[in-house]
Amino acid sequence: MSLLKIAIQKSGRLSEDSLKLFKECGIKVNNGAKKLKAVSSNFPVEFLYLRDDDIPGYVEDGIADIGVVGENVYLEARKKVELVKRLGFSKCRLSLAIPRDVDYSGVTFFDGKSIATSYPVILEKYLNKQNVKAEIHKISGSVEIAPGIGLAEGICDIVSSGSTLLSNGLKEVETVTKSEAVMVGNRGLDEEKKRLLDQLLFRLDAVLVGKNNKYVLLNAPNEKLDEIISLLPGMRSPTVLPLATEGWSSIHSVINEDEFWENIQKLREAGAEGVLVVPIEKMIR
Ligand code: PRT
Ligand code: ZN
Repeated sequence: MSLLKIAIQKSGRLSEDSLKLFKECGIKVNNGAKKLKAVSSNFPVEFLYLRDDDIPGYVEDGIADIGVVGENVYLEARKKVELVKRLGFSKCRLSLAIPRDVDYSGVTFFDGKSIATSYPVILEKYLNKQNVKAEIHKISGSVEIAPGIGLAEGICDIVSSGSTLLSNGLKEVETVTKSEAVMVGNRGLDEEKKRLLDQLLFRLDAVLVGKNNKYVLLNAPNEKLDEIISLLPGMRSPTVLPLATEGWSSIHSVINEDEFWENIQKLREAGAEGVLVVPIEKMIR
């Protein structure tokens, strides 16, 4: 029987969340992060623990069947691999930044300037699209110090909270691309491995959709039911149960995380009371 080989980052920002996601999919693996690889005891997968930069190449070559990397690493690597699924964690952006006290007029500012980055491929593509000609200096780490030591006039680097830029006297001026953890896959998987990947994706979907939704329970007077139900589409339609108090009902439904606060506000205005919001572990549509 074949094993689906999954490459994940050995140690770094993606490691813990990647393993956690597979665990939430019911895939058990002994904590083998110190080892090179580990086989799951209850699902036919083998985890390979690697440097994130090496993962797209290993997936292209078939050393691994699928892998989890930052979208920035996937885009920069330019390997012939499939983007299988966005995983929703490790969200960040790749941005252009310049010294705080320098005036910024727009992206043409960078015309004829020098920019330090670890992402020359993504940056060059972006600059071409913007019709800006700049000199790109590829450096592999501590990009944020480049302007301070006179190496470059601007930088293009990963930003999350922005505090690294701030503490280096820089300001963010353009977002080049957004990024999150993604699953990439080999383009030539055989039937058996495709079947395993489908099973895994079914589980991943249930977990990721669950994370994006909340289970909501609320009470409302019966004369407000129609209005409240129209605000709560749910999976099919909301469940309505009578309360012990005459003339009142309890309504149960599912609402999307993105629309959550706006929806709750409307529900309260429509007369909902005693609203409970519960996380969903898994959701299968
Ligand atoms: O050792 P290995 O090569 O495997 O790991 P690595 O050191 O290359 O990568 P790692 O673990 O640092 O990051 C892995 C992935 O996490 C990246 O490819 C991104 O997709 C994602 N990610 C999310 C980040 C950040 N957030 C992040 N904040 N990667 C890096 N940073 C760094 C950034 O380079 C900058 O120095 O954090 C600093 C900025 O953070 P703020 O919060 O100060 O803005
Ligand atoms: Zn790396």
